[in-house]
Order: sequence, then C-alpha cells, then structure tokens
Amino acid sequence: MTPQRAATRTRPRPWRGVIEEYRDWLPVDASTPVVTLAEGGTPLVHSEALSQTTGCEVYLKFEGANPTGSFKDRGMTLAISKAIEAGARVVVCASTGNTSASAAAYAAKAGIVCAVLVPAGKVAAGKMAQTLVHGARLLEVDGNFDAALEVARVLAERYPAVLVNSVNPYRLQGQKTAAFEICDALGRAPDYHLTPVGNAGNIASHWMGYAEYAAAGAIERSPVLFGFQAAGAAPIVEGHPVANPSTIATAIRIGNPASWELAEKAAAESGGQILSVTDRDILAAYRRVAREGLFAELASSASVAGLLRISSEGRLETHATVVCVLTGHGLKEPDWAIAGAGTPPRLPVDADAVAAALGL
Ligand code: AN7
Repeated sequence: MTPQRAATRTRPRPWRGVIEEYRDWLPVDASTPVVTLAEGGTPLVHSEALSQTTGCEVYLKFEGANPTGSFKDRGMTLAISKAIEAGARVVVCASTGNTSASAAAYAAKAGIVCAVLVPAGKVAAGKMAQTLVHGARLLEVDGNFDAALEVARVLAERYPAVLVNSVNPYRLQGQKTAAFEICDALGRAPDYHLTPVGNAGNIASHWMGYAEYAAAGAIERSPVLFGFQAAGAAPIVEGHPVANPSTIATAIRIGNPASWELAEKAAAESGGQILSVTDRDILAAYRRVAREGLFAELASSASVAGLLRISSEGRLETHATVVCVLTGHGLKEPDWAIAGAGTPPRLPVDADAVAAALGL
C-alpha cells in the first residue's frame, strides 16, 4: 500500500454484536451488562440460480454465520444480558437443539449455569456437541419438544431459574435485528420475507423489526411475510396442536408453538400466510442451496422450499425482491449431507490414476 493510500484508508469498523449495533432499538440502558459473542452482521447473499428459477430477485440471509450457527444468538445475547442485569445465576430452556446450543454458549460467556431440556433422541449431533462442550447441564426428556418446554416453564416458575426460550420477551427483541439488517443491506425492505416456523418466535420477531423500522420512517413499507412449517409438524396450518409432530427437520418438529398467535398476526398483518412444505421439498431445497455454496440445515431450507412452492403457484410478481432466511448451519447435522452422496473412489497414490478417475 502506498503511504498516501494508507493515510486516507478508512478502516472497516469491526461488527460489535447486535446490542451495540442496534442499541437505540433495544430495551437496554447504560447499566445493562452486555454479554455478546459478536452475533449478527450475517451475510445477505444474492442467489442467481433461485432468481432465475423464480423470476424474482432472491436473497438468502445466512443465519448459520452466527457464532453458534443459528439465529438464536441474536435473541440470546439480549436474554442473557438482561438475566445477568436482573442478578440471575441459572438459566433454563427447552430445545430442539439450536436454542440450547446458543443458551449454553452465552451462559458460558457470562459465567452462569445453563440447564437444557431436550427431547430424547431427537436432537442433531452437532447441537448436542455444542450444548455439552459449553458446559450446560443437559437433561433428556421422555417426550417431545412441547413437553420439554412445559417442564422448563414450570421449573422457571417454581425455582430460581430464568427461562430463555422465546417466550422470554427479550429473545424476540434481539431477533428482530435480522429484519433491521436486511433493510440496512438492501437500502429498503424486501417485497417478500420468507422464514421457517417452529415455535413461531422468529417470524413474530421479524415482523416486530419491520414494523418498528416502518413506524420510524427507516423504510417506506414492510414486506409480506410467509412462514413455512414442515407438513408433519404444521399445527398453525391445520389450526390445531399436533400431538406427535414428525419431520426430518428436527429443529421445527414442534406441535404446539409458543408464539402461535403472534405468528398468525405477523403473517396476516403483512398480507402473507403460514403454509407448509413437505419433507421431500425441504430436502430438495437443502441440496439446492448447498449447490450454491451455502450449507444450511434442513429446517432452514423450509424457507427456500416455500419460495419454490409459492413461486410455482404464481403468487410472486416478476422482479419482486424476496429474502429467504436460512436460520441455521448445515454442519450441525452432517449426516444428511453424507447420506446419499455415495462412497468416494479409493485410489493408489498416483496422479495419473487420480486424473483417470476425474476423467481429465
Ligand atoms: C434452524 O432450538 O425451537 O419459529 O429449540 O433451530 O422461532 O421457533 C429451534 C427453532 C427455524 C424455528 N430454524 O424458529 C429450538 C428451536 C431453525 C431452528 C426454527 C428453529 P421459531
């Protein structure tokens, strides 16, 4: 670098985490201790392939790039910071895996105890590894996520432990920053915003974010929101709780979402809808996104499966700007990437043999 260049160079400012970046929009003040792992600031990646297929301008918000590999970190930085502010020493959550990974990490950062209740045998290996390595107290429940959440709620009511599931209002406050980032990156709101739905907190939080930006005049109008449940775990679509939810997308294997009404309100107020997508379509979307260089987990791919569904139904105008949120990282459940990929050829240590195998 020439001396002149060096002198005029403005250094890129390091991302400080969602509380510092969006402090004015969050329920914190100068005395709130900020527990952060520099979450947020995730990539918004234009997808040429999905744009071509749909006739829209499609962007993928890759939340797998958060410190623990999912969007949960946005809410957890605030939930844990507020818990510390209130003097908590123990936090508790139920989880299909990502909430627990995030809670475990932020509790470790804060130096407090984290107790985690998960449905036995239904959590992806990577998420279990995260929860354990950060030192959380892991407890498996003989029941599904909905049952585990009920236990966690009662525990937090009766004992000195703060619940950090998305029924904790600070979680949604933090998660709304994803909507802010999308608007800040595009210079306006997208026309459509598509996201997977499990416990239904995320879609509710995104609507909150867009509504706040719109009210403050930071965007002219809000997007239409579509949420996608897995067909075997689609209580909102069916209009009643599902007792035995079933889907390969274990992160959204939830039969009685805590933020049900908020999610319905978000979709309705925005002019959108909560719909379902099949496991087959989720898997196809997962593979398709991976072929574009983004490794998102199965549940995340519900947003892209949903995009392909509503696009094929003719519900999106040509050239509309669409953001699909990819909520978590595919490395958390590598089995799905490896299954069906076939066995690689075993070769001698010889460049010619390798060239022959590659057809070069
Ligand atoms: C990758 O970790 O519920 O509709 O306990 O991990 O806000 O629940 C995870 C949910 C989407 C659904 N994508 O979000 C948990 C948990 C991924 C997720 C969702 C989850 P919400």
